[in-house]
Amino acid sequence: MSEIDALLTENRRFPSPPAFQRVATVSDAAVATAAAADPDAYWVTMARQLEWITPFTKGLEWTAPFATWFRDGQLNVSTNCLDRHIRTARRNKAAIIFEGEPGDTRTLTYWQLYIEVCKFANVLRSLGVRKGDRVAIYLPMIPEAAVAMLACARIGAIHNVVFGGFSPESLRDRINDSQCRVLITADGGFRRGQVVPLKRNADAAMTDTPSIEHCVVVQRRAGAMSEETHAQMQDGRDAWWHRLMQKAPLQCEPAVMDAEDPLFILYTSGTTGKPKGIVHSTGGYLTGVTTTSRQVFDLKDDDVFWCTADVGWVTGHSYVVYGPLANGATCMLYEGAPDWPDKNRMWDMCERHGVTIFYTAPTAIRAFMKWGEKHPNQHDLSRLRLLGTVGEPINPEAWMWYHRVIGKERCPIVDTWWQTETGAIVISPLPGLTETKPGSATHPLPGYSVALVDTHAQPIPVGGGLLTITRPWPSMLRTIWGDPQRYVDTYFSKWPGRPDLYFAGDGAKLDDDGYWWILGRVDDVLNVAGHRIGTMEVESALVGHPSVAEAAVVGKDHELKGQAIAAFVTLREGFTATSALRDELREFVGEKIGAIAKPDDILFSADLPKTRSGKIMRRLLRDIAEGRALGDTTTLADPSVVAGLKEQYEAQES
Ligand code: 7RM
Repeated sequence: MSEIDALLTENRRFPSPPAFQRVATVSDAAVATAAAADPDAYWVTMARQLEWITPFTKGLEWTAPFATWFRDGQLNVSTNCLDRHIRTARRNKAAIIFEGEPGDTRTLTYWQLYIEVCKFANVLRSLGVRKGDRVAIYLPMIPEAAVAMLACARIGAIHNVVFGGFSPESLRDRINDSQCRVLITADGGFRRGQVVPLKRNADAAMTDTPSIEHCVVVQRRAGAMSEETHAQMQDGRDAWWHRLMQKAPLQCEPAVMDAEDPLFILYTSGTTGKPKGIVHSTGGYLTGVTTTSRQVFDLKDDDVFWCTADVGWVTGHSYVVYGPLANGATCMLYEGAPDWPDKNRMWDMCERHGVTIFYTAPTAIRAFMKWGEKHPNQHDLSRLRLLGTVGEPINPEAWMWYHRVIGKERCPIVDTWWQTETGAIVISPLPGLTETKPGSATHPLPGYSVALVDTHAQPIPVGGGLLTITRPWPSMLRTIWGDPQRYVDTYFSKWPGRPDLYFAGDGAKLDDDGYWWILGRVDDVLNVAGHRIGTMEVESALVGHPSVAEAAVVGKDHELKGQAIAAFVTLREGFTATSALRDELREFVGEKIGAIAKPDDILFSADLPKTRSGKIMRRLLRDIAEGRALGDTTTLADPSVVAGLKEQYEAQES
């Protein structure tokens, strides 16, 4: 056997439910056929559905690896998300339904959001912010985050949203790299009943951010902040959001932006070095997120769409703010933790707010599984009609659980593959059309040219390889802020002489039916005795065992086999870590995949080291498995987890 693959033996199929199909926006495969015949013309048609101030005459222009889309067109993103809707009956429709962790709620109609955005855009202008200036946003998941982003878009300022869970140092580096003039933050945010002291962090960052002239501070909840979290306001630099807003005019002329003007910068970690400032455009980005939101999430006027991502990540940019609002949809915004005050929180909110579309990450789904069915089962989830996942490969067991327990075997699941760099979803089922297989992201969406290639850039029709995108797409990153060479080196230099091939950094497989199975980052794909094994495949097998809640698998150097497998396993409630269970799991993996995939080491642990966006830090697990000193742990949600794991691992080995 040259390839071992638990996933490819997955033969459950789920056709689009007829009841869903009947109402779906896309239920005819003709759209994909037409797009494939002429992708440029397809994207031009999609872009024309936006509101342009100056219509474009150019589509794609391409000097690899740099591309432009709709270059001579002009538009404004905020008018597409707001002004377009307030001229219609949508004016009084909810744009944002917000719930804070303490339980406070606020609903903003499109009209109310429009007024807030215009006022705050005027505030920014009064602080001296001009077209092309950078503005840092460091806020909790509150409506002001969306208002601030849209206000930047209205005046042509480039926002740089920094996730509220990042440290002062990370905030400082991101502000300095993009030379932001203004920082927008809050006195605090709520997380697990505690106050996250955002302004205090911002103050620490601002001791070393010479470009910052002003700091605007949202008062998250009057009287709620304790003495020590209460914001210290510095005269001349800091001002309260609500005070500035009191005096702000209601009218704000939108800036006329070129399609290729940057809309935002968002920092993302690479394999090494400092985070990269991914630059997204105005016209192409909006075309990509508007089109994919409509097609993949099937947004309708009566939907309540809940994408659980924080606006600090690209998923929050594209599918909490820009994509849904450009489509006139209603979005949920939730500030806090999924298990606060208890593990019913998400399902309680789905029920109370009548959520119809729910989009979250596999890591969250596995946590829900671990917490047990009793929580969702206490709630009426009958309004849900579509489920989505993003961020990492979803193992078939988690997919099936999501399908059965949350979707009641009624809702299609869209497993959406994309990246910060792609701006919008690239590979995903169309829920009214595509037959799904648990664990597969299925097929590229219309208009995308995706290819699986080998290390020599030769296309692979069936089997495993590297995921590449072979033609520019509108929402692709345009560059890395301040470092165009790094853009070329990271994404378009994998194959010498092929600057046209975008290297995504992910391994994938194509099965006999042409379905895509994303295996994860290529550095997560193992080679054990000449056999390629995705860490995901072993993880998927492990979580198929009734005792396992979550598993992370890494390769460790091995004298004979090249690499051996080390597994870190979290058990479900009611199971105990014993050496008998360890043996059982090894055998279980052997049974599921083949003897070659049996982990050499299995370590039981209460927690796995994760980034704040929920991605397991396999690099750190490899450090542990290979007995090295731990690398950088600063991006972890809880750095103590990994130190504890290392001790435990070493104790077990001796
Ligand atoms: C949206 C987002 C990107 C990386 C990407 C993959 C992994 C994302 C899926 C997935 C398997 C998916 N942006 N990834 N979605 N892997 N199936 N549906 O997550 O820039 O933060 O991460 O995430 O490895 O390269 S991101």
